[in-house]
Amino acid sequence: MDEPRLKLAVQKSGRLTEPCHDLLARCGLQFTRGRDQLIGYGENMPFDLLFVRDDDIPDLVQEDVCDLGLVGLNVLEERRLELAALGQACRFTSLRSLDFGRCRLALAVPEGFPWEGPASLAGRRIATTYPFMLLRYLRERSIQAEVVTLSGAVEIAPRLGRADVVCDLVSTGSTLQAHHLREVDTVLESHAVLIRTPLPLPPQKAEWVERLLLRIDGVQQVRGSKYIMLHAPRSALAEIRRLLPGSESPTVLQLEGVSDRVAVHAVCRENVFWETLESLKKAGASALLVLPVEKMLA
Ligand code: PRT
Ligand code: ZN
Repeated sequence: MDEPRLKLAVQKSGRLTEPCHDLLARCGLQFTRGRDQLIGYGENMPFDLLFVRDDDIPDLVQEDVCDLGLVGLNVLEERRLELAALGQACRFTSLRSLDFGRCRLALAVPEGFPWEGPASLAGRRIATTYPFMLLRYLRERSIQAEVVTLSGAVEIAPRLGRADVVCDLVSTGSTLQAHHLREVDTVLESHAVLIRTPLPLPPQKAEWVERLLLRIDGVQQVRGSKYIMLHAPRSALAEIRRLLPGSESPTVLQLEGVSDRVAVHAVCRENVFWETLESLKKAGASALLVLPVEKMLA
């Protein structure tokens, strides 16, 4: 019998598409795209990708059309609150927080707006594409304000006279700046999340999900990690260990024919900057080499 295949929903085209493909490629998944471009067939792992709108991903997973989904926490949280308002529970489970798709749902006010804290929102009209999260924010602070739900282009709502304040996703802040809006408070910190179906998976599928999770953990650990090699006088070891950023126990090897010098090899879980190398050199290190780490399995 054929091995059962896992269905994984990913954004078809948007901000999460490229980082999702990159993550899956780093996890070893190779896929070919079907002629309709809606499905990617895993060639070397039993995973098929469904390319969809990000807003459809929570329901595709909780209704068990897909086993897994990659989507922003902002989309998940909004859907969870929307379902709660309908008296329904959300049924997808989060498996991993991912280190991409970072942004925040933030409140921003036009230049000259008298902001003195959330209470300044009382009686104002706030434009957003995330009404449920905004309503929760207002309710938690006992603020009465009018929520204007838009399907996009929130940042131009004040200029069009449709709202006084906006509540929108922000990453660099340059869109807000271009529209003369000032960020004043955060409603939600967001990042991409891997979610799974509420239904139990058959053993073969469950095993592949576990393997994927181990690989994702490996990929996330490796990002930013470096392998550093250097030579140093044995007497400087304590200082050198202190200077190595985010490293646990380094390997120390005796150098052939020189009794007081050693080679130090270590994985640093942070980036190694020029300043660190300069400090290491000052502490007596030489022959410094910094290498990228490709894979890691704890
Ligand atoms: O078509 P589909 O429905 O699938 O896509 P979409 O248009 O709804 O979503 P998309 O591709 O814009 O974003 C997908 C997900 O990326 C979001 O749900 C977030 O989880 C995440 N994300 C990360 C962002 C941003 N960063 C972001 N900057 N989503 C939107 N933005 C917007 C922001 O609102 C602003 O308009 O991008 C613009 C640029 O932001 P600044 O702050 O860098 O100027
Ligand atoms: Zn969307």
